[in-house]
Amino acid sequence: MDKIITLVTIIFSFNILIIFGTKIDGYVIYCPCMGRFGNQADHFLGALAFSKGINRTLVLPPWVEYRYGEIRSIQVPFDAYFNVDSLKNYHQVVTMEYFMRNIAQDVWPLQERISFCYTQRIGEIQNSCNAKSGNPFGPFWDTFHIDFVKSEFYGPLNYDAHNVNMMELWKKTYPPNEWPVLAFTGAPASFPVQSENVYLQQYVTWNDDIINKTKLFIKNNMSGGGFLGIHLRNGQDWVKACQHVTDSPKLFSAPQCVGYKNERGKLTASMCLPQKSEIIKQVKRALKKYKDIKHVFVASDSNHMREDFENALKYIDVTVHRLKPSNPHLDLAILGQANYFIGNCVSSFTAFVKRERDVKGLPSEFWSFPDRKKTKHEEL
Ligand code: GFB
Repeated sequence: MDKIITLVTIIFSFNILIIFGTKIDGYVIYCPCMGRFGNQADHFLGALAFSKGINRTLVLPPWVEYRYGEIRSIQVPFDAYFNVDSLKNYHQVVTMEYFMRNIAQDVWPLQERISFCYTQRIGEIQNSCNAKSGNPFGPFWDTFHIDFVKSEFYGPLNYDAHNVNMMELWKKTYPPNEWPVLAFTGAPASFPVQSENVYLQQYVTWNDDIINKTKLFIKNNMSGGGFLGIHLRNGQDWVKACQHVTDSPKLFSAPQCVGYKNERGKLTASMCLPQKSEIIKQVKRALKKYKDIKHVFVASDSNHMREDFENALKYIDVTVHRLKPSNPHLDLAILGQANYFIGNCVSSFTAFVKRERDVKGLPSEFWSFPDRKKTKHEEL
């Protein structure tokens, strides 16, 4: 008899749940408002972990890009480069375009659009996140015609997804039935990517378009033998940034080689901006070690050192290639396929390639790391 009563109660409660639709899905939306691709990709992994930690669907933001001579950022849909389905193997996600077209009208009424930030941001309004002040903030939300009616300061909460108590606190403070959408002024994540979230790179895969273009470039230009991929980060912005190496021992993505506590070594100027002679030496060493390599693919934001390589490698049986016109995402995808890769430890652009290669078990190294003189000395 007891069993029958229990069963009836369960069926009854289940029906009530369905009739009144009590299950509310929560969403996380954010503006990838800091840095360019590499920075945004680091943040993305953290935001993905955070959304899973608080059990909310992640709205995949478009990539924020900057075009030379244009004042306002432009927003490129997430799936213009990446495959959405592979992310779903880890957690529920939906593109921002889909969310705004099909879901927002039901869960995010205009008068309930509240922006989230840790504490107030300086801008036009006092005591506000000023979520739309400045570039890329304004253009980002404007792309989707989003305006905010007020701000919510979530401090002292943080977004460390690996702190279970913290995740519980988020769920308790902002339950989805009262706060269906948490819209963050900036990414709810740290830079560089938290070490615990590096493995999430396995769910970030290129879309078919990028994969096909990558295959075609390799087939047309670098077939017959393997290729060495190298990343040369050497534009003016980088030259300036590298001046901070001495006072920032973990500058940008440096933890990927020196460790998050510098436990694997000291950051040097040469790791950030290696001299041409050092680059040539290191490339020659790699070619000597990997005899099957017949091509060198150079990716760079500025100087591809084409002539330098052609001169230095003229007695070695290799050809040198680059993309023309420049295409950062295709550069990244090609570097991800190289038989061997040498990248810049400080650059988050390199970090994306390194993580992708680690997932596939492909070998990589960094310019001037580890310090060869020091290693030799230690070996004696
Ligand atoms: O990706 P990213 O954050 O890496 O920014 P870093 C560098 C941008 O420069 C890329 C271009 O998003 C690309 O647009 N770029 C860099 C490249 N390397 C290449 C390349 O090999 N090929 C092509 N086609 N483009 C940091 C910034 O850059 O630099 C920081 O994230 C700061 O915010 C600092 O501005 C100075 O980590 O290298």
